[in-house]
Amino acid sequence: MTAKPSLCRAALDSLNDHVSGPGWRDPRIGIVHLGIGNFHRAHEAVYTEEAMLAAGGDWGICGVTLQGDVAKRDALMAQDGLYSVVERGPEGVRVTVIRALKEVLAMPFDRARLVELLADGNVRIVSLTVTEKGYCRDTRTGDVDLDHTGIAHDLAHPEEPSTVPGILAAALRQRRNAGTPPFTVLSCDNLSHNGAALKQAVVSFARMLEPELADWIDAHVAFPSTMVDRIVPSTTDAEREAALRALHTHDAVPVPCEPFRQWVIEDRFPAGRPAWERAGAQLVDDVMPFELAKLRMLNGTHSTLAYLSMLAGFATIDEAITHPPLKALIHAMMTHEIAPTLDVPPSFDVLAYRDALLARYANAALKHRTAQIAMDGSQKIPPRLLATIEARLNAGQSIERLTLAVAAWLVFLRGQADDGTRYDISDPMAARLTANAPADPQQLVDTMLAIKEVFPPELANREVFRRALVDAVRLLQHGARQAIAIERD
Ligand code: CS2
Repeated sequence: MTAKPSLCRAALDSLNDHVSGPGWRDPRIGIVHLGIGNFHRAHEAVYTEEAMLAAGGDWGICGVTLQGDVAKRDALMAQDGLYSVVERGPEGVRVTVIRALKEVLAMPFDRARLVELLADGNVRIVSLTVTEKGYCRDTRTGDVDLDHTGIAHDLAHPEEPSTVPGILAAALRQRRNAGTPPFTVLSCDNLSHNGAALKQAVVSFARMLEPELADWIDAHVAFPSTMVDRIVPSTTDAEREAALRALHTHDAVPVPCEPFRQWVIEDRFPAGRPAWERAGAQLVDDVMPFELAKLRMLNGTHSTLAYLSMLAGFATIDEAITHPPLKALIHAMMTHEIAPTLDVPPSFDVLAYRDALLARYANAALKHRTAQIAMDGSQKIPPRLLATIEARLNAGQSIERLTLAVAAWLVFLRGQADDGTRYDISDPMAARLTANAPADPQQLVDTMLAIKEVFPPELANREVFRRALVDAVRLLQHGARQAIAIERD
């Protein structure tokens, strides 16, 4: 067998069918992206590539790993930042090479270069996919969490920040001092009101450093909110093989994803932005209705599927959703418990949205692991499920299925599936959560509801919720499959 070359910019011409469109002009860096995971590479980077193809602009991306993932940086840089997106859908596989990523940095090793770029006026957007925990918020107040060790470090050493609020505050301070206009900060994480949430975290952090800086950020820096959507599992050898077959070239770091993608962006970019609308993004005045619909319908049911599946033994989302009782449960949960809490424009057909989600979940080519979605429950459960439960309780409505989902998370924290298989809990609060998982349903619920970072006291103190949760845990003790199959109103 002859050795195949690896992806590199010099050989792009030979990939003709797998790079989109003619007329590519190599851009300068205009976006720094914090959190260069698979999601960004299959989402914002793709929209940005297509926007530049359609309308030009210097919007090349510098991706940053905040976890110091040197192996990822080196793998991407060895390919000149190129990588392939492997779309897997019912119609087959489509492989496209993305060129928008120009540079990759690994913190803290490349700090000097990051500082240089964040000070550079050509960088007009700093975007983020750092997951819920990357915001270092005290979820009770929305301000930055002063007990977070990274935040304490960054307040003591503001010139060597490691956290998102610390990095952004330091960079904005530098810009203000130099008289360089600020960049726009674009959160692309699944948090409700993600722009406002990030702004509050950054401004409250800055206030601890220098009140004038906090006021300046508050007055001058735009933090538009966004709703991002694309199902993007982690990479396996199957994608490396698919890329090799299509490109006749090695790609060590391809990204799998579904064909569907959506991006709704609040249009507030004082320093400019790529023509993302040319790539299908929706630029709107208010993202909130879309954001809540996506968080509650998609992410809420994703987490439900994940925890029930971890107990019942379904390894992937398509396996879970093709189990008829589980599909029926998720369908009913969306129809009767989630959709009625949404306040969407008349043009948004929530039930069509539900059906489209069920079809996306059934994509058997994607192999989206339920264990991947089950990670970080302490961060995901509040916006995805608890907010919906609160809305329903306030309206005097039933919460049976939503509560089953939360109960499944509590039982999941015991680290053992119904068939006795053990698994690890990956969660920033894992130590606390797993130390607190007693066998008795009532005790389990009491200890968990006392964790104020997850359960707001106003909710935890509601007797209906507490009782429903105990009942659901009891039900799950007889096996998740049985609990799923119960007839509900
Ligand atoms: C998933 C999301 O891992 C998870 O928690 O629910 O990553 C989900 O796939 C995306 O938000 C879809 O847009």
